[in-house]
This record gives sequence, structure tokens and C-alpha cells, in this order.
Amino acid sequence: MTVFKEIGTIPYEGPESKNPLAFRYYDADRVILGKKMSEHLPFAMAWWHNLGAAGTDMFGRDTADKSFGSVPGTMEHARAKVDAGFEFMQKLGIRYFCFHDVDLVPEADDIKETNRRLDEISDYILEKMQGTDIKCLWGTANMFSNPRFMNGAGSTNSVDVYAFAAAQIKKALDITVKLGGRGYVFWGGREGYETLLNTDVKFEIENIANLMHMAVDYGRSIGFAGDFYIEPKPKEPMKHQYDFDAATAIGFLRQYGLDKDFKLNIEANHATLAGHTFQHDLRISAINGMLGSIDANQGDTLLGWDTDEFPFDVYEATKCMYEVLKNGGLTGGFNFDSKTRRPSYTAEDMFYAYILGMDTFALGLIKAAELIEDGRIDQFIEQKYASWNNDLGRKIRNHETTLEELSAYAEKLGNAELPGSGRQEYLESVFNSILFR
Ligand code: XUL
Ligand code: CO
Repeated sequence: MTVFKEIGTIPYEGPESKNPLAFRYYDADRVILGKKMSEHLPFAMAWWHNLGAAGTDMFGRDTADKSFGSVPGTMEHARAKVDAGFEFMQKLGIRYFCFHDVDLVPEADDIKETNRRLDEISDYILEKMQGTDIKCLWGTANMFSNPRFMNGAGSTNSVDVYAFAAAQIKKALDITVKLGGRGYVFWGGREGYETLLNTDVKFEIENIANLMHMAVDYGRSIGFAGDFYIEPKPKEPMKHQYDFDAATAIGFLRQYGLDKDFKLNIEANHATLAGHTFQHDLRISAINGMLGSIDANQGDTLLGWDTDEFPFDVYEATKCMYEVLKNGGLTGGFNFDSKTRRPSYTAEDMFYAYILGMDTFALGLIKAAELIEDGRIDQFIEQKYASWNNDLGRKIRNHETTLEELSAYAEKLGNAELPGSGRQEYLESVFNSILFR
């Protein structure tokens, strides 16, 4: 059965095309820096936003119809979402999807029944995968929606609730492995606090680490060879979340000996909520060898929450792809953790949104490659640090000197020359000249 009857396969038509159902920049087979665009950009569909979210917000109910011809809350609907999702991905040439356990099936009162439903739906997804090149990018367990997780999952005060978190992770790992997942994500939805007056931070963080260790042990025991990811976010729903940003998450992973099995999944809108640029959190992850995957979206600087907009900002996408290219790619991919605006409620809007996101990242890739090939930014940075290429610089870098020796050197000089211009405005105009040529 066809769900999106009026919409065919989305073709690449080039920048001049005015066809709203065509790509202007995403040309899957075009080779950039020796690799096809489709390999540089393993795009993924987020099950929850695309097949689930229907526009409900704090002030109003659904605007979109995501029933796909069946009754929400039933297994028939769960199957209809699979049909719709696969048709959608195939029409756009998307090869991956990401899911939370409860995006796939309606949660039952008894976890045994939820798990049975997950077995049933994952069998159906496997069936749909046959004859396509579609796979799971990553799976995760939703440990923030059910009221039992009000005080957190790994960080909960209730040992029984902790056991339910563990049970959900075990099942979500089973399904991720079954569907060929490249990764497994921990986004700490309610792993944080509202007030320190009622919170034992040390106890909670240790328990989270313990849960992650058990997840690694179990995952490896069932043959999961991919990366685990932490997805940092500073706040929302909690006032303070433990995985605040990339630097905080990296410190946590190292402290608890999880850094060999984990990398980070960086979401643009989470980085900006933490008061950073998207590029900042990507760079911090990359220099620590932990840039694994990306949740592609964008926020709104005028709003203080996670708006999960489809990426439209080519500057940001270019800076992102610059980091990804310098990182030698990702072990994960680009998951559109993005939703259409509430008034964009039609089926066409779902396609326009993904076309926008994929074109924005394709353009970002093209422009980032041009920036690297142009070389002026790299050359500037190399020249900026050139003073370190002398004997003194080498000695400092090799830990072969002391404060006394450097102090004697400074006294001999008497005064140091200015370090040279940072040339920010010049570099920004180089950036613009490449973006708009
Ligand atoms: C929430 C968020 C999540 C994670 C997966 O802000 O980004 O959807 O990506 O749990
Ligand atoms: Co996300």
C-alpha cells in the first residue's frame, strides 16, 4: 500500500530547479574529496519526529494526521508507521533510521507485553529491510516519558525504577543489534536535577556510570560492535542535566572508564542551549577522538528551548561539515532530530523538511570541501603558530624546559613583540567569498 500517493522518488535537479519535490544540492553520487555525497552524509530519519510527532505543544493539540490510515495506540498503527517510514526513506534515498523503543510500539502496562510487541515490530522491520539498503543508525531507550522516570532513570532514587531502566536498555540493545544498528545512544532525558536540596549528585552520577558499564557488557556479549554514544544536553526537561555539554560528557566518560566504548552524538540545538556554538561541541569532541554521530537540527537564538528545527543555516552546516571532514567522517551519521513547525502539517511538508535538511548539509559539505581546498584558513592557522617552530617552541612542546629557564629567556629579551593579528575579519570575508561565489 502506498502512503504518500502524490509523491514520487525525489530526484536531484540542481540549484536552478524550482520543483519543490527535488533536491537542489544533494546529489547522492556526486564525488566530493574522493567520496560520494551519500557516503559523506549517512542521513537518518528520526522515527519519533517524522512518524510520531503530530504538532502537539503545551498550548494546543495535534495539527497533523500521523495515523497513516490506522488507529493510533494499536499494533496496526505501529505497522502502518513502518510502512510509511520505509516508503518515505526510499523516496528520499535515506539509508538509516533512529528510534526509541516506544517510538516503535505503544507501551503496555506490563513490560513483558511491551517487549513482545518490540519483537513483533522488529520482525516486521527486518522484513521491510529485505531488498533495500536501509538500516538502523542507532537505537535508544526512552527513559524519560513514563512517569516512573520522573526522578531520572540511571539517576533515580528508586532501585526498582533503576531495574526498569536496565530492562529497557537491554531490550533496546537487542532490537538495535537485530536491525543492524551502527550505534546505541544515551540521551540523559531526566538524568539531572531540579534542585540540589533533594539530590545526591555523586550517588546519581555513579549509578548512571554503572548502568552504562552494564550496557557495554551486555551489548558486547550479544555481538554489538558499534559505538555507544552520549548525547549531551544542558537542560530541558531538567533544569540541570549531568551531560551538560561535550566537555562535561568526555570528563565523565574518562572518569568512569567508559571512554573506549563511548563517543558523542552532538546535537546542534543542544550545543547552543549550553551556550556554545554547534562547531564548538563538534571540535571539542573531535580533538578528544570522540566525535561519533550528529543530531542534525537547529535552534532559535530568540527562544531558550530545544526547537528542533530542520537545518536551514548554511553557515552552520558548512562549519559542521568542516569539522566532520577534518575528523575523517563519522562512525555514525546525520540523524534529523528535527520536526516540522506546527503549521506545516501536511505530508508534503514532511518531504519539504527533509529536502531542506539534506540540501542544507549537502551545500555545507560542498562549501566545507571548497574551504579546505582553498587552503587559506589552514594556511593562516599554520602561520599563526609558526613561532613555535623554533628550538624553544619544540622544547616547551616536548616538556623539556622549566619556568626558571623560560623566565631567564624572557628577562634576556626584556620585552616581547606583539603576537600578530588574529585577522578575524579577513578570514570571515574569505569564508563569505567561498560561500557566495
Ligand atoms: C531530546 C533529544 C532526543 C535524543 C534521543 O532533546 O534530542 O530525542 O536524540 O533520545
Ligand atoms: Co537528539
